[in-house]
Amino acid sequence: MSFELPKLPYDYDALEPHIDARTMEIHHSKHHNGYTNNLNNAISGTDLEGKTIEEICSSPGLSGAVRNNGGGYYNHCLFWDIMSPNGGGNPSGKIEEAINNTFGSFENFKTEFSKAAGTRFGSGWAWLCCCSGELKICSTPNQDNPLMEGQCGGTPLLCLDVWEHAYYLNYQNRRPDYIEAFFNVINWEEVNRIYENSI
Ligand code: MN3
Repeated sequence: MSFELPKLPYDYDALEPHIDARTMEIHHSKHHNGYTNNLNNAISGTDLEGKTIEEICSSPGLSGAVRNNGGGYYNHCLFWDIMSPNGGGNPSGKIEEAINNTFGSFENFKTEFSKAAGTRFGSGWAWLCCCSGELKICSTPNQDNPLMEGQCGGTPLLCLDVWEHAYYLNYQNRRPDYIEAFFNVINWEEVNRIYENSI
């Protein structure tokens, strides 16, 4: 069984004006598709074939090709799921409570998360994850994610792609504007669902 590019849960133009249709189309049909194909090639005939993507990401001693493309596959699957045209606003449910308890307020969370996304040098991701029951913000280089050897090991709840391919067509070098816009499309219902499953 090989990995398949998931269908987006909304149309390419659904997240406009925050994320433009052309960026979404290239990002999904070219970049994510490329990671998917390269991952399948990289695990073909190895012990990793048949494992879940979470099992692959958390396996020790991954080759560069599996680490980069396995991360690329997993990270984008989560990224599409935690965005929605009906997203934005404030979190609710257990995740709201946990954010307030951990960061003091949603505004403080936004500031901390934006800092992690804004200060990641070069290409990478910002994350909210659940580490042993505690919420934690972190960032990773390239296509690394928190499940991987050398990273925090928490369960990813929310992620933001800060590779230039995620925003350059619309925002050029203005990464902070893209980060600000991301908060308008976060699917907090889905983030809360993932959080409740992780505790
Ligand atoms: Mn990307």
